[in-house]
Amino acid sequence: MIDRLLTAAEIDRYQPIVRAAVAERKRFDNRALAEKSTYEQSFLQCMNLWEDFADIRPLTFNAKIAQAAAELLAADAVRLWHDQALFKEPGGRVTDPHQDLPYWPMTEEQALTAWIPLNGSTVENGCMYYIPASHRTSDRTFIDIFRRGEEDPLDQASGILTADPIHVEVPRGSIAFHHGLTAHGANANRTNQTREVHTMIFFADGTTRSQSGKHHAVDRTNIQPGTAIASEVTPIAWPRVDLPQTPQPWHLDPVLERTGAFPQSKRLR
Ligand SMILES: O=C(O)CCC(=O)C(=O)O
Repeated sequence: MIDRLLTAAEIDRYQPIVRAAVAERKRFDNRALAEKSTYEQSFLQCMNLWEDFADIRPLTFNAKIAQAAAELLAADAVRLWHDQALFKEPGGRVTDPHQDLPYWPMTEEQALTAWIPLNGSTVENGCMYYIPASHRTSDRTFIDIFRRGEEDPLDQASGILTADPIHVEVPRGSIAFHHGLTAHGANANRTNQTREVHTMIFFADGTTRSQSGKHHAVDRTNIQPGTAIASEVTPIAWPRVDLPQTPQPWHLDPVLERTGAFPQSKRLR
């Protein structure tokens, strides 16, 4: 965790912008928490917000955060994989333990997430926990947290839970970074306030697409396996002096588009 990387004034500016973007993306979803899938009960997820909400770009491409990511990854330059809001509603269940890299078709392992709790995270509102030193593995274990079955999540994840978890409360303005191989999860939200989190996933420039898996960040721009993941939808985040332009529009199935998980076309906006 990097303490107070953002000032109170910066968080005060960004929090309502992210909150408004999530509200707009999710405006078609009036379901109560109990009516949602097990996965959706962990959090509301809105990805690639920087694309349809230009006022989020100064946060997603914040130079202090992207530079810190580059330094942690020992990379000269980093690209954005995608940003996302993860809002854990009051009563929201745990986030099941997993590693992130198995979700991303990247050959190399220089990738991490910057996790920004806009109102701070606590044990009660859904702070994250991490398995110490778990990133020092070359094993990628895919745990499908989207389609959680009857099986106990902790049984499924037992292979990656190699030590006792460390829960990390992150004060407002501070940012937690976790490597793509770090086993992690998050507590339930036992408060009556939504845990509002914005995250960015950064990876070292030069990282290549692996054979495995589909992902919008590489399929949209037809990045072939073995070639560098470099495109306008995964722009350089550090070093850069300006903010990226709006990339090509998404072509989504209207049902998927109405979930609010992905950018919405002008038709819906
Ligand atoms: O915010 C959460 O509850 C989980 C976040 C997470 O798993 C991630 O950012 O990789």
